[in-house]
Amino acid sequence: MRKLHGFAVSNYYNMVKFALLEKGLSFEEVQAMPSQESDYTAKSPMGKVPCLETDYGFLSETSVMLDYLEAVQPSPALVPGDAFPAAKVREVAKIIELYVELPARRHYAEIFFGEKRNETAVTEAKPVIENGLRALRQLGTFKPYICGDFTIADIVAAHTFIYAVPVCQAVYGWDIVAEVPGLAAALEATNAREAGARVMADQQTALAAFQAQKG
Ligand SMILES: N[C@@H](CCC(=O)N[C@@H](CS)C(=O)NCC(=O)O)C(=O)O
Repeated sequence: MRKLHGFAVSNYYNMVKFALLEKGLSFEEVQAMPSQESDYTAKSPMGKVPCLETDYGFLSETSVMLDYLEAVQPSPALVPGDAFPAAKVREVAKIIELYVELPARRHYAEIFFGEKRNETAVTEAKPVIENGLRALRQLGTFKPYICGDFTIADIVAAHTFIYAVPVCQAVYGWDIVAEVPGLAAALEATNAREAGARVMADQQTALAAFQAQKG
């Protein structure tokens, strides 16, 4: 039985969970926090969440896990079958990860855990996100999903914008979804899917508990 290690507050964990559910693959959820302890880095070498336990060993890095799931369970497809459109979907997903999720993440500690504002990040992150959104406007069709059919680009987007939106609103007073025509509807459709709604419900419960515990 596959086991997804991590916790439901983690947006990367939720991307992999979403794909597992969409594909109807059976899996267990194993609670794990990021850690540099050797027993965890043996599973996830960078100590990050999530990692996926398979019959053959562990995998880390979300994009790798999404590709692995596509390979072991091609149907329902979350990536087009033909090489070029498949690469375009992966291009969109990678751009969202590198140029929206990662720069927005620099503000997570402040926004979600009340830590001091990272002033360097305030200056550096915004132009990166602006470029990421411009690329998303350029590459997306939003008919109705980001790349047309529902794909991993939508999964990565849903669980990037879930945190990037409140972060950019709080730090910059900036509505990043409004920057990309069609994105709001694509995100709404993604989160309304059966798998999307389940992941979101679990995320909301876990986030409330996590914040209560952090005080
Ligand atoms: N590149 C990783 C990023 C995963 C990631 O950053 N996970 C967060 C939790 S959402 C984490 O483990 N943070 C702790 C750390 O970076 O040490 C992936 O694609 O899976």
